[in-house]
Amino acid sequence: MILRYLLVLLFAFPGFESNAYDLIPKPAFQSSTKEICLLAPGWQWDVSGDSTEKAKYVYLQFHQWADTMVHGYFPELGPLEPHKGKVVLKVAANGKANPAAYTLDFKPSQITLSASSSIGLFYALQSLKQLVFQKFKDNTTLLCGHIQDEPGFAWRGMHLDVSRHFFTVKEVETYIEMLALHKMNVFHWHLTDDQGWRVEIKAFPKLTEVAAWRNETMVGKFTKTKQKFDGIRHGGFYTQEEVKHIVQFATSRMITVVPEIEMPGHSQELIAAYPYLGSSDTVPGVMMTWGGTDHILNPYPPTFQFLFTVLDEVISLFPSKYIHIGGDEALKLHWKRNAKIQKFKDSLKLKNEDELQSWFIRQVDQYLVSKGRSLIGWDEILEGGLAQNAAVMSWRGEKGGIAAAKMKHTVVMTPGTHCYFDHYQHQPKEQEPLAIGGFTNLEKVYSYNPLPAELTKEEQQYILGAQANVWTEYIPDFKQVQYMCLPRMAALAEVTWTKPQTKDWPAFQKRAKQLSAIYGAMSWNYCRWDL
Ligand code: TNX
Repeated sequence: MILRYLLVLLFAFPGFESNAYDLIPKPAFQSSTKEICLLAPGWQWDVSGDSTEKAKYVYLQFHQWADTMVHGYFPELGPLEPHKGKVVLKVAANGKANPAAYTLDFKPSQITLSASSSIGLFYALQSLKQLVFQKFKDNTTLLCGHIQDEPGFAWRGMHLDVSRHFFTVKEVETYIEMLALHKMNVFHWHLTDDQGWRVEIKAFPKLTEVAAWRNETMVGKFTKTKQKFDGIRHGGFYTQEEVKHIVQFATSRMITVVPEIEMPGHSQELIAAYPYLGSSDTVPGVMMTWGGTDHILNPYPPTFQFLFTVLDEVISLFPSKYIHIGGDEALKLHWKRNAKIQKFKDSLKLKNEDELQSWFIRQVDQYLVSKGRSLIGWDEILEGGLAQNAAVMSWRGEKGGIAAAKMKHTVVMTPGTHCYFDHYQHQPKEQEPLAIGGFTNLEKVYSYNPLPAELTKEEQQYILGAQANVWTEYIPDFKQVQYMCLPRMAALAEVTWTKPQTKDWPAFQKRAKQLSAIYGAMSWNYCRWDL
């Protein structure tokens, strides 16, 4: 009795996780025995059985990456040899409602991965990959036991801003690989902003001829005066073929790509290419500095025709239910100053510019709904009234998300305090690469709970999950994207997958150290301060 009490005390103590399987994110349940499971040369994959096709599909996808990732650590697919061990993949109904749920079972000469869908099976394989990688010497020695796992949240997201700085297809693929390793499942692709448009739209060639390029870029920290520029033309875009390739690349890793097309603010590059979309007499160029702009789309019918045509092409490229339409930081000075727009606003019986923005978003909401999709936007879309079907991404703290959930709208939490990976992660800041500001270290990310206490259980159901945002004003190359994301992505992965009551900061740090061996092997740059 006393012994049991002591054991309970020991394991309840932070940092004393007694887990045989060091995984990030931490699995929902695991148990182990003292027996050894020795994964050794000669072991075979076994994808025979009821659901061969699905299992084989996931296995084949996975095996290619396993090869490039941890070359030679996985057994080859081949005929089963008697008396050797095997890794069995099973896709079969398991009574679990969550298609992402999986189990992993370790016996002396058999490892069984099973799930009710290819999603769960994929996560089982990701777990096995982490374990094999960590334990691998000549053979892989694991304890026998059992893992039963499923994610806590449906939206485990990472955003990447490719407008402020452009990243190549290969780099975007690597980013998606980073998400996959952490079992993240949403890639929010911020494709357009004042400083550059990044997706080919066949109906409007000037988007890629003009809007995708800026003549030069501001150097150093943003200032309004004494600005310096680098004199280097910057830009680029993804062709539709490249977009399709990336969507497929993500889909086979169980990741949904949510595209973002900004409107009505953060659209100066659009107005530079198609001046009839603007709200003032001046025609701007593609923006070369950071910070806000007064340029904003006008609310007239040709603008909506333009946007709907763009959205038609976007919808055909991205199967995602949600289409992100931005909606943030729209400065409305040009709407206020423009007599024709004021008249237009009055004709719609709208009281002010906030209501005009809300009306603007509602037109787009209705259009997306008519196409069978759903609108998601930054929390500014609450101002002036939230469109009927809109989901909210809460970035200015949790306030917007809380308000939206109370109104029964779906929400993704991404508060600047915990989820902005463009912030500094270590002090002294002077020793870090120049960042936008803020301070969000690994522990702070890890401490985040996407479910605000002030929401009732019922209201909390509207919180789909959480996401980190990677704005790239001060992130000029992909090595730095990786540095800003790793290992903070590992903390967010655990925040969005693992139940808050089982999180354990000291133990997480140890597991993160193990995971960093994979970062190293993959040549992924990461911040070593916390590891
Ligand atoms: C605000 S977060 C923005 C971005 C900037 C970011 C810098 C949000 C919805 N809008 O346009 O890049 O701050 O942290």
